[in-house]
Amino acid sequence: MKPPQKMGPSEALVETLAANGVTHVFGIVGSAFMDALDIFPAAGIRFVPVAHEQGAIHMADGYARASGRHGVCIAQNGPGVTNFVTGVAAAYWAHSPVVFITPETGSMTMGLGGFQETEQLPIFSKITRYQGHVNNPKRMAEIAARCFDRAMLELGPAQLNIPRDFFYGEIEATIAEPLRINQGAGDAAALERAAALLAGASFPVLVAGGGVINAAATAEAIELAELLGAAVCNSYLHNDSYPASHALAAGPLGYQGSKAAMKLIAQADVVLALGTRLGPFGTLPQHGLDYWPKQAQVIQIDADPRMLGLVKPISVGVHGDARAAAAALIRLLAGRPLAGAGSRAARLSRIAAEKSAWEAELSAWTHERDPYSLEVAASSKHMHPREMLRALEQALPGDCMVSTDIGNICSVANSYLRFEKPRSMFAAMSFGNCGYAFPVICGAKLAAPARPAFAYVGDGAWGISFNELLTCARERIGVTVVVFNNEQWGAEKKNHVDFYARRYQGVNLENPSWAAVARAFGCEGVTVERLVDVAPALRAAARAQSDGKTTVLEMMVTQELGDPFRRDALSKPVRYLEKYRNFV
Ligand SMILES: Cc1ncc(C[n+]2csc(CCOP(=O)(O)OP(=O)(O)O)c2C)c(N)n1
Ligand SMILES: [Mg+2]
Repeated sequence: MKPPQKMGPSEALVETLAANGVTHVFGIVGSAFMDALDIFPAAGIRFVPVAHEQGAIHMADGYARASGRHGVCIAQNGPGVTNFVTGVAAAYWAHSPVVFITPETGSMTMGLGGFQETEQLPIFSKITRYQGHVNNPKRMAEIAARCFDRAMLELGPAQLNIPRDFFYGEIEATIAEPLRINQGAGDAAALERAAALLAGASFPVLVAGGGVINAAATAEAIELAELLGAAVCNSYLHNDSYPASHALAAGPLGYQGSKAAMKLIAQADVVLALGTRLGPFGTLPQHGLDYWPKQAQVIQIDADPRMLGLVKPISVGVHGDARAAAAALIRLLAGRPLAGAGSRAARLSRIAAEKSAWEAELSAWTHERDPYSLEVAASSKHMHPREMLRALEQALPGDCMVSTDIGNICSVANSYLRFEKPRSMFAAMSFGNCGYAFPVICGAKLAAPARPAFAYVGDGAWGISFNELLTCARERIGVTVVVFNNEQWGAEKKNHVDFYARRYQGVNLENPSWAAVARAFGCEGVTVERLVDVAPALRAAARAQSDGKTTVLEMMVTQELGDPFRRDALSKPVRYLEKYRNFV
């Protein structure tokens, strides 16, 4: 270890950022951290000023998800910091290693009710993996380093809370080397039991989750699937966990996922859940298929032991790294007789048949067919959302990154998003906040500037997030936003249609021209009315990205609505008071 050196706490902080390879910090300028900000450029750090701190934390999240490195953001104590809350919760559920730096009101006035004061640790206590509080300026380097280590080790947000007077002074500090600890494959006996189950399987199926992406385990997942002749399903919203063009790839499970994946996993006698917590929403019945194979033996491998057996009963739990565990299973299975070997060819042709059936169904599924959708589409000249999504899918360039928001059309897009490599799809994960996709893709683009970057956003969610167009224009960040203009908060309207006899409350939107708004911000804006214009518009927007130009493609679509997310969540209203008698 290097001997301690004299420096200021701001220098200790900034040197720790540099030691962790930080090159971008997102935020809004504030007096609280100016002393550190001042020396960012000399440390090779670009401060990316945003429009709203929620944008900063989402950008840090997108940056981390695209790169696998830390995403970092900073805000003024009090209101700047509280603006982080939603984004921290989203990053928590996306398993993003973000470090968010929260200068706090000064230590000598804390508790007196001064300016911009709030207790900043309790607010984040349930949505962080680690909270570091600098309780003495002499500990700045140590605690900052721990935040970076924990965010990476536990894959989630770490808070670095710093009383604002602690940026100043003279300290002796050593800048720590980042601590990187490999997790390993997990318990040998559990892996052996898993291998035995897989060897005895007649219809094994893999579920590739976010852990495959985070552990860079794609090659091992492919090898294992090929060894077993097993279909591979992506876990919900991780369509980039396994290459879509691979013969064994069956597509995503979950809401608006692939019927092929669902029909195949329904047949499984052994399921290998690799790097997935099998979250409750990821395996909900879909398309009328209650596909989860309740009789199957389930092997679950996860880096977080608390996820093992939490949602689905399992036969074997392995607390390990997805890549190391998959490699261990490959070794354990090599040369072992496999009960499923004889039926391998039949399985492969079954997989191929289910996939082509689903492809044909998707191609023919040009619009929704429920009475509400047929009615609204009949009186509209706009594009059917599904046709538009299909056209987008076909036009998306290879190697692209796509973020998706929360909404009906974004959810239907799940059927039309396929990727060849990991770190390509950044959906709003379990926290499910509208307004996630756009700032996230901005952060991803800064992490991977050469990759074409697209955000899919509903028009309602766009109203929450379009302020970051300012950031794109000012900072020359070139991304493409596809805004689905159906003039409604569609996903929620679907509940009014299905459960509340179409009594609409706050779901209809009156939009400005979103293309004109984009132009007013100094970005490009294009209104797309016809299906034939979708692909050319997308390609032109993708080209503009290399000039640092952001384009908003405003897709004019009908108001038809796909299946709701949660049939389980609502029930028909029951009223007891006379006054509300008709509200059923
Ligand atoms: C921050 C936030 N507020 C409210 C919701 C509830 N919500 C879920 S989906 C949805 C509607 C989304 O509408 P839009 O973005 O227009 O997409 P569409 O459903 O029309 O495709 C709303 C309001 C949410 N998920 N997040
Ligand atoms: Mg909408």
